[in-house]
Amino acid sequence: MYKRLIVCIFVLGFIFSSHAEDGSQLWLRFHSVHPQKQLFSGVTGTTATTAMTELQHDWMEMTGKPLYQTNKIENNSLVIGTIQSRNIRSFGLSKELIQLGDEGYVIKTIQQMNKKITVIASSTDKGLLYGVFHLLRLIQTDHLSQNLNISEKPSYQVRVLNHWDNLDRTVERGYAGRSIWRWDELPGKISLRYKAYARANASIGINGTVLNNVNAAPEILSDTNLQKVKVIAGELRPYNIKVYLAINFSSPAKLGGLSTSDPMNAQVRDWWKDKTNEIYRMIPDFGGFLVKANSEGLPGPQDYGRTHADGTNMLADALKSHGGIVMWRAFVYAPTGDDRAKLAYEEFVLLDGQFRDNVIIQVKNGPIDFQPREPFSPLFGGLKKTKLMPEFQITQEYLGQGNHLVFLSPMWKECLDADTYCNGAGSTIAKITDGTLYGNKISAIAGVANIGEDPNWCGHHFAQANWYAFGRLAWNNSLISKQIAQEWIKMTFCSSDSFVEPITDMMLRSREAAVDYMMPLGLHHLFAWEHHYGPQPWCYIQGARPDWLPSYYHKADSVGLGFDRSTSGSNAVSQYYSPLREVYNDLSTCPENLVLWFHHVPWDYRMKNGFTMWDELCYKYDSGLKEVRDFQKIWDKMEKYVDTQRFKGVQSKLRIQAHDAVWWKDACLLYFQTFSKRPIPYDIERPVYELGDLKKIKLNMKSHN
Ligand code: BDP
Repeated sequence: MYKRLIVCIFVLGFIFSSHAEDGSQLWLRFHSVHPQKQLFSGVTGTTATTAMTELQHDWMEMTGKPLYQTNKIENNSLVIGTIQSRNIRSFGLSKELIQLGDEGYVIKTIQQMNKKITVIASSTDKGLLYGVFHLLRLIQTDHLSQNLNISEKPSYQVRVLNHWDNLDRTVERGYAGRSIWRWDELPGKISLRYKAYARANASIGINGTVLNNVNAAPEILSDTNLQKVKVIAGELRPYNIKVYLAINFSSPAKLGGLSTSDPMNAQVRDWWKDKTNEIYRMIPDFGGFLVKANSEGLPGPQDYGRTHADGTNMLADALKSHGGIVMWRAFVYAPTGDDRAKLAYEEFVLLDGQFRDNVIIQVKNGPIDFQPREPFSPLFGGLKKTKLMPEFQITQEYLGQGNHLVFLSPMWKECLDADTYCNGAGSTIAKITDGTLYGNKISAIAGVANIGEDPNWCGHHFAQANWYAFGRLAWNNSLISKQIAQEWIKMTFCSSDSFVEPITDMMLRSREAAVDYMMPLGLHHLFAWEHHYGPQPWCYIQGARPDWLPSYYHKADSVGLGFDRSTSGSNAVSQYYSPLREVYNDLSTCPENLVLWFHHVPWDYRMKNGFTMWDELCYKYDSGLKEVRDFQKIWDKMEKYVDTQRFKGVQSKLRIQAHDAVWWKDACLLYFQTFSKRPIPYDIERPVYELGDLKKIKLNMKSHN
């Protein structure tokens, strides 16, 4: 009886652990890794570092046994340490470590006498932490070879998440619950999530976080809130995560009680200096400010007849002596002008070269706004004497939010690998922004976070892959999406080939699928204005000029579809360098995946495959939908590899995605058909909706989050 009870408890325990995972451990699921053999005999190295604590903790999770610390190096020892350690110096690695900088590291197998040793070494504790996570990843993904020879250093110095989190704990464009920053409980109560967050970020190389929304409340800089920021900074520091804040440009007036926030006013400049000094007294390693100014109704230097350069330089001067930076956003546009896609370039290109050394202009990947596909922003390459950083959106505002499985790495790679030709062929965005092309001293990259209080952090289990991918690309912008996907799958789920291969394939197809069922061929911003979730190509933009409506972005009419940005249209093509501008300008050479971005194309225009543009549009929508149906089949077959909780979670989200893909296809095709007056080819799935009914859909976003 007693024995049977024990067996029962054991079986229940097994069922519980293998059949219910809430995703809260992200890719750091060490309990599910069981190394086949004894990998290391013990570890030698400095004790009081996060790297060592992390290693020993994760080792215990993985093997159920401690990794003993020894003073003597034995056969199969793991040796970890910085350049300061005598052991490390004795391996002759100092020169290489200095070249790798303070975050770089090596992992090497060294043969010493008759002993085989594995060494993780770095110039500083920061690099050691990244090195330890690398080693753990190798074990988790079954890639630990007998002969390691790894040297790594990050592509970007500053690798930040941007939280669009508000002080009331709502999250702008957040789909994973409330903000993880519990302003209401701080500074007294410290949530365990802060440390877990820092650890997850460190494991993928992220080293900074902007805690609050770019639409910043001036109050973030109040003394009371800074006390709270200080506590968060203290929790993140051991994992080498610096804290940054988004600021409101009119803080001197709104918070400080001054009569103006004019950046040329001496009192205003002093206010910023004092405030910055106050922050550094509390948080000596504070990273700096992120600013959204004169954009979407927010205040900025232009309110006082000053330029973006005047505004940012004032802040840069206040931060300079502390080593802080300003990340100033180029996301500016107003509902004026003939083409929104041209506006940021027109404003910023005139200011090239006027920014201080510690200023970086933060540029979204595309010229409009995080659409499923855009050409790259012409500011990359357009500004040659100004440091630029890419801003990617990890949260899926325009890509199905908390519901759609869309792996974003291919989209970001498309941007990073794009050749701007600004200094001849090979002037890719990766090289411009990571400093390779111009030898910039500061380089940075930002991702708008998709993190919230949900148990699995990101809402959709597969949205975790986008957080992961951002970190990995920020660390190494030459990684390929396939490798990133495979690492993530193995660590997050399991490493059986029969699981990893189909799931990798699905993830790599998912972005293109979303483009196809939402807005193929270069279409953009067909989103419902309020929530950006579902389709509304008939949308009327409130407050915009009458000629922006309702077809501002797609320009559907009886002739055809698409925005003419060629030299005979808005001439946005001229913002690109040759030969791209000519390639984009000519309908016959423009890549078909951007053709409706750059051209107003007649409905009967023959595409490269011989279909008319209208038919091709119909087939694209249909193929996007078919892809999602295929993803459902792929996932359904994976049941035996995944715990029930996560399996069912993903399965139900895929159902929503398939439903939404039908909604998108029907809404867009039925609406555009009112202009094209052509039949929808009969070999694709027939619309299931009526256009009139589609126009009436009011989305209850709560049910979709
Ligand atoms: C848009 C979002 C809006 C953000 C804005 C920005 O809809 O919520 O405030 O971008 O980036 O995509 O500032």
